[in-house]
Amino acid sequence: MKVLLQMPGRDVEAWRAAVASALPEAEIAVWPVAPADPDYALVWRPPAELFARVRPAKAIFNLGAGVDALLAVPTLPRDVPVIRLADAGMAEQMAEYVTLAVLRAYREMDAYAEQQRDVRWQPRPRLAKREFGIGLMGFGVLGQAIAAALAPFGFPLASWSRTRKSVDGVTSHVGSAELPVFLTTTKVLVCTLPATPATTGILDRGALSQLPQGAHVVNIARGDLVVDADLIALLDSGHLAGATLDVFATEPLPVDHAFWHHPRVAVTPHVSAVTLIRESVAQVAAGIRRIEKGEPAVGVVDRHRGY
Ligand code: OXD
Repeated sequence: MKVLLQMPGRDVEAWRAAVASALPEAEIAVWPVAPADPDYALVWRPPAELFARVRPAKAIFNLGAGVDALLAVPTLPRDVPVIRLADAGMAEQMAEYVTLAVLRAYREMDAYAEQQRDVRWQPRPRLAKREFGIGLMGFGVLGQAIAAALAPFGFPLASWSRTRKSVDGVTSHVGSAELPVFLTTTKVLVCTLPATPATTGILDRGALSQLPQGAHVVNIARGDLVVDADLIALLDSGHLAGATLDVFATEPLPVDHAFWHHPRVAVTPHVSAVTLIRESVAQVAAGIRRIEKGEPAVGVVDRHRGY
């Protein structure tokens, strides 16, 4: 079996070693070395040149959570299944990140930090939990792991997704008709939506202004989902209390971007979940074994839907 591995950055040798140990029978080529006809390609944000030179026979595995960059590659073969990672250790990391952001917001840690700077001892009244709804926009594997991590704290939990989801303790909202009720009852909006033409700019002034006064936005999905100027305007006007942003339309976030110095914005450099090599390769190897046994592949991306 021939496997082509393409992973930008310095970890490529660790990826190669992990693939070699999980699939000892595989003949592995590491891009830019490229066999013309590998059985499988394991890629992350591949250059267009890759699929111009290489046509994987059986499947293309995306070595990250979001498939938007891969689906945008103009040379991507249309008839080879693209398979995404499901969780692979990312859900736990995202749940940690979001739990931290939610609790920071609920326990008003930014306000206390400001009071500390002013040397001011001033206990604040406890916020009513029942009015502190957490809205999970996007409710796939990642959104559901976040809901499970938040459940013990007792916040009202709601989801918004394309299809109705039935998860205990989480009120499901679906489609544009139910977006307003979802937004108006959400005090912390957590976005894990995939980036597709349907979600680009979905968090614009119209949507964000439906969040209640003092709401927070946590974006760990893709920067393109948010209209930055609209978010900044609503933070500046005081309608929104804060934003925790891990992803940006341009990454690295340009040095002159207003988010860097905004007092109500917390910026992290796309680290809410890093792709874990061992977990990801184990999942890819299990996927390859299924295909080799003639079983249906799992996690195949719907090209039309975009995730
Ligand atoms: C992503 C990733 O898709 O880092 O953002 O895996």
